[in-house]
Amino acid sequence: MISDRRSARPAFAVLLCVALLPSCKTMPGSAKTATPPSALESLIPLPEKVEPSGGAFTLAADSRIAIDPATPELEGIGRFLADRLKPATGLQLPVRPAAGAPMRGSILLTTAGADPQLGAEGYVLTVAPDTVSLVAHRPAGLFRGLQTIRQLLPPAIESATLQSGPWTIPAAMITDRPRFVWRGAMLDVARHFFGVAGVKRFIDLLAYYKMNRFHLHLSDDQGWRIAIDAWPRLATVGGSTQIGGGTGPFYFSKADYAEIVAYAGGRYITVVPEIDMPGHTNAALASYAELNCDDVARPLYTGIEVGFSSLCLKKDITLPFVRDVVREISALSPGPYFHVGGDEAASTDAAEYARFMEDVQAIVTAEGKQTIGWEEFATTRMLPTSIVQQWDRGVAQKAVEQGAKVILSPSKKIYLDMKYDATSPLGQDWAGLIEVKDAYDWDPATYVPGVSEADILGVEAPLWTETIETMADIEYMTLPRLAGVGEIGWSPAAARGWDEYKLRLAAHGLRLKAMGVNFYQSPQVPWF
Ligand code: NGO
Repeated sequence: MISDRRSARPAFAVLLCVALLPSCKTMPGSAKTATPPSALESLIPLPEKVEPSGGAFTLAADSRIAIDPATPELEGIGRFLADRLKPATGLQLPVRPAAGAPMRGSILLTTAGADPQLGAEGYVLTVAPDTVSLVAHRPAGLFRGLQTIRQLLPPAIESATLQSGPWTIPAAMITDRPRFVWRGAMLDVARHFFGVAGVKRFIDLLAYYKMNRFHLHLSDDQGWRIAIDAWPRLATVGGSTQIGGGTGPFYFSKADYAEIVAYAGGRYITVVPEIDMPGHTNAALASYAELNCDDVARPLYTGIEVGFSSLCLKKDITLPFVRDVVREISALSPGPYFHVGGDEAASTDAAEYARFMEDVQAIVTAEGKQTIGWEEFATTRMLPTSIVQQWDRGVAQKAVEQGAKVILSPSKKIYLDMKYDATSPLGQDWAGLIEVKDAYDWDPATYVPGVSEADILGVEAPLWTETIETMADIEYMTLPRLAGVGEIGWSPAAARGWDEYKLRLAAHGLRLKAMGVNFYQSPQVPWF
């Protein structure tokens, strides 16, 4: 295991600095080293097992990507790799069926003969000086393994423009698979709207950290962000504004949404659509008077208060409305989930809320999907297949008592909309200040009393966008915290720790720079 070598690194770095003075960049009190840790020593998320073997594979003009014959899916994965490598290297690697033993200079992607123990997303990557071989039981595992290959190349590989090599991949054998099945992030496109291009860039960041769930918060008080044929005013009226106002339209057409789903699917990421109800529904209540108990449409809302809106649960029209929405979105969503919100229903009668959440589960089930709800959902009667998304309300264990599973999104740890420190120009602070260390240095299995590892599907970091207006804002709040969340979800708990992680993250910053990501350069991390 590489962990033994890593733990020795700080002492080694100090020695190196003494030897190299005055070129050494060591600052008093910091662990900054003269040279970044090697690519093998700075992978994020940390793999299960890394065995360096000496030497390196070098990409060259005659390199090729070899795949199992007659596998269009693997061809897509091979093309993804070729496309990622092209801008910086200038190489257009061909993707070809492999015939027999891998040829010298080839990167082989294969599921043939893979160990089923690798599961849905595990892989074995063997880099030798003359070939690279990536083996997985399922194509998703190959895709996850490609992210490791990217991170083993020099950081400049992420540049959008031609860079000089050499493009080496250190020789090693890496065996890897995820700890949790659910590793995700949420983007709130309701408070501020972000179009298809922005959403794709966010999905690319998730993919880079081997994440597999993208939760899209599609409706809230301030906006309804997806076209629904049976209720067109939801988008045209409810999607006409956002926090702070502005000129819409601020919503996805069905084609836009399908494009997002396909883009995520190509990265082995499942889109989890959320329509928040019965609270957080002012945009719907502004679009259709009949959804209100008094038949009066509410004004559009561009502020940031929560808890003031509710669908009228006494009305006969409400469940058919929900059914139409769930049906139309589910038809466009190949994933098995539908998120119904259910948070902060402060303006809904408690008994009506409980009844409604039962009715909604029946509707979602009829569309062939599993229901997910925010933590408050756990206070109602849940189907055993339903899922609760914890966010520090103190009731998640009620889901476990009902035999349901939990996704952890603790607001005090991984709400990406929280400020890093008191000087952060963006974000909120109601759940606290969340520095990079705070977001990383906790363990899902011990975080919520009464919710243990077996009850937990995984982790998901929400980015609420009350204060987030641009792609640069998204990047600043998301990174580097998302990298840590990716590692919490993927890497074995016993192998990871902040003191070692921050050195890997410091080196990783060079990759984010090469990508042009506007990340927060935390003073906790000895960046290069
Ligand atoms: C809460 C609330 C959201 C806010 C967010 C801001 C949940 C689940 N509901 O989290 O509406 O946008 O905080 O941090």
